[in-house]
Amino acid sequence: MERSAAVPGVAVVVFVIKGNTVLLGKRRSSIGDSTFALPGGHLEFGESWEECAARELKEETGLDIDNIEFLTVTNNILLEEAKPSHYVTIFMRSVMVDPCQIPQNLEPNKCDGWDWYPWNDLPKPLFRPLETMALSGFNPLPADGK
Ligand code: 8DG
Ligand code: MG
Ligand code: MG
Repeated sequence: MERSAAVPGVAVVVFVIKGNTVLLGKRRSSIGDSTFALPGGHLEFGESWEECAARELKEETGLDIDNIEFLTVTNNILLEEAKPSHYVTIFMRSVMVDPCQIPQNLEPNKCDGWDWYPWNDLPKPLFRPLETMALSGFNPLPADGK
């Protein structure tokens, strides 16, 4: 969807947790090109954050998720990007309905491919909103390790 750079957008992104790893893909975009980011996208009119997380993940990877919950929200002013942008980014967390399901790269024009990365050994470079979150010490993994 095309957006005006003059208006902040609302994005929902989702940590899919598998053990101590999270699902990331390298972006192909005028915002954060060639950086590793979470699956996610724009909140649609009338949609809950949980619905948006499940829909975007399905569109981008084919995965089905459960236990979708809100983690945190950050304000991301990305004026240095090829397309200057401002997003309020809602971070959700989830697990796969079927832990054996394999992520598919369903939007290869937007992403190089999906893979699992340990939260304590993330790939570089990270997309800035995610990097800022990781550097702040935020940990998306559940405290009980499940
Ligand atoms: P859509 O048309 O499917 O709704 O959008 P999309 O093509 O999937 O959008 P996106 O770029 O993947 O996500 C929308 C914006 O969300 C992105 O331009 C900036 C913001 N965003 C963050 N952090 C992250 C992140 O970790 N992953 C993704 N995908 N987007 C993020 O602030
Ligand atoms: Mg999308
Ligand atoms: Mg996306």
